[in-house]
Amino acid sequence: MLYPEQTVTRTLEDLSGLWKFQVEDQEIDPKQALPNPMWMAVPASFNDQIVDRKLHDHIGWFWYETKFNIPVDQMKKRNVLHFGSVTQNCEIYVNGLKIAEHIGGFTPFEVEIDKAIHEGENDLKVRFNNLLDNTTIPTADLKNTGSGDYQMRTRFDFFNYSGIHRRVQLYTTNRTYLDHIAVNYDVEGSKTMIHPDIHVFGNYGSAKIKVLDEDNQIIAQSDSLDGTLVIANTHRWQPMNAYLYRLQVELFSNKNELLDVYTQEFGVRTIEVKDHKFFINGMPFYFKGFGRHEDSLARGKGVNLPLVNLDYHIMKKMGANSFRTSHYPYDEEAMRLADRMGFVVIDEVPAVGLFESFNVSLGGRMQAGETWVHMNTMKNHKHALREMIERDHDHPSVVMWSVANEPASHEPGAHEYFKEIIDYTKKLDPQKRPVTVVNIMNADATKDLIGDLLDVVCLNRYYGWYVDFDDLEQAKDQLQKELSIWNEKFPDKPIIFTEIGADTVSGMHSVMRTPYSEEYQLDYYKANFEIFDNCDYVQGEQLWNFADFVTEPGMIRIGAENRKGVFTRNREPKLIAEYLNNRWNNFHKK
Ligand code: GCB
Repeated sequence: MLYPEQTVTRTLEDLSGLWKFQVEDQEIDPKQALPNPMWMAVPASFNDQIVDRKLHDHIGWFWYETKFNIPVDQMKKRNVLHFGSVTQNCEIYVNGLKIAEHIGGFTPFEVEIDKAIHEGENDLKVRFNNLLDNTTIPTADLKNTGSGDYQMRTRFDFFNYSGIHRRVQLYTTNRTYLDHIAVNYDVEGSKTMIHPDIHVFGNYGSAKIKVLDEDNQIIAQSDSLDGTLVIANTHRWQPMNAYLYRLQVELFSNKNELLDVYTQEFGVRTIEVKDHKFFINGMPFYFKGFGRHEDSLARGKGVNLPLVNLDYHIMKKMGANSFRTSHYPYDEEAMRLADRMGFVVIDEVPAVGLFESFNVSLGGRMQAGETWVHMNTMKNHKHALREMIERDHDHPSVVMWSVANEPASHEPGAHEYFKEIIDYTKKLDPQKRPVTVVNIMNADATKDLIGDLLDVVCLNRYYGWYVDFDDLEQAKDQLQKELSIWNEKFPDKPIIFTEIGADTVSGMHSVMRTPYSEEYQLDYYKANFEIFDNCDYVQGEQLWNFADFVTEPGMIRIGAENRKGVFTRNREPKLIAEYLNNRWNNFHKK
């Protein structure tokens, strides 16, 4: 699947706007207008656009409806509807006809609609749910209490926003079209050999492939889809110093008419993990940055590009060079912007909650149990991986796949499960990027069963918060002890902290520097950094979280927000931000 682009051979229409919406509180006939709708902006979550707590929290099925017009000429073309993401699961109806189903809330899907459309006005309905269970990614404990009522306990710490979260686009192609492009390459010094993997649907006579540089100059070309193109003097894509090439593919008929043209951006860089370091283009790379969330006022998890842009600029200014797409693949435009600005990304599949007794306070109730007996996620986990890698394989920003966040990697069965998942991931990725699983404290160095499978050890640690609360001296001791065990077990693997953090209420100050104050957050990070800086095998610090974000209400979630942000949800900096600014802009790992 290619990202929808307007080209000489492709038209593109964005169906964003106000759609009709309603909860499925009665039987709904997709051939009829929705009986009881309200207006809802698309793309966005529905939850925060209304002032109705019951609807905001409703678990079950919902409907959207809109109209689109097909001009007479367009009927000759191949018409495709492309959905950036619908969270969590959905069915698509055009003029009452069910034409697609999709499982999973964070990756795109598309469907050809020619058999369902006619010239003039057409009806589009999306039936979707926010239901998660032991088979889905993410997971939840779901009970059907009868007559369409559900009770659901999610096993993750963010609000289960849902709706049409990313753009819906209608595009056309000719009957012969480019279906897939992957810009695979090998590098030998300054020379890059490109072996594109191109799939065409339909008949064509000839093809042309070109590589264009940033000045739009053709630097390599070929007349064959399976040819090798050589960039003689490669300009590498580098962290925070991006350089992007474009691969342009043209298909012609036997009569030399242009049938399709598509241009794919790509960057050239190498990745290697050895001697407990992470190398990009042969240089050791230290990850400085954040775990983030797609989360904003009124839009919920709906795409918010101005905010993405602002966040990237804030990060860049403070010397951050990377982030993890915790806990799901982010919007595709956000990924393209990361490529263009040079951010280094750990791309995470929505496999969060693979821990049966997960509790947000990481507390005593989280006993090791039988997660791998009771969860049945393998099929959907692979499906989500396939869709993420199919979408993101050419992003130079993506340097590693995270195939799960905080699973029960200490419970029997974890090794078998992740062996299969990691082998599958490596097989799918043409670039064979490193693969990790982000580790939870409960599965610490003494209990984890899957470390041998990972290229990089990624740790989420809360010494000084969920454990050793308000005792940073003890926290440092515990952290150092655990780190030494990891390093003894896997001396060649780099260790990256993918989460450390302490809830901090913006504006709360304390001369005693007590927890929840901005002073405590500062002391907490200083304590952690002191240990990191003394361990040469620690190769990254991604803080939790860039900004405060909305989650389920709870005793430790003031105002239903996780307050571990370095910034508030409105992007007001807390005390720690200035400290990070100094640390990261002057940082050199010894
Ligand atoms: C974690 C999770 C993250 C939570 C965070 C917290 O370990 O990966 O989703 O939000 O802890 O703040 O508790």
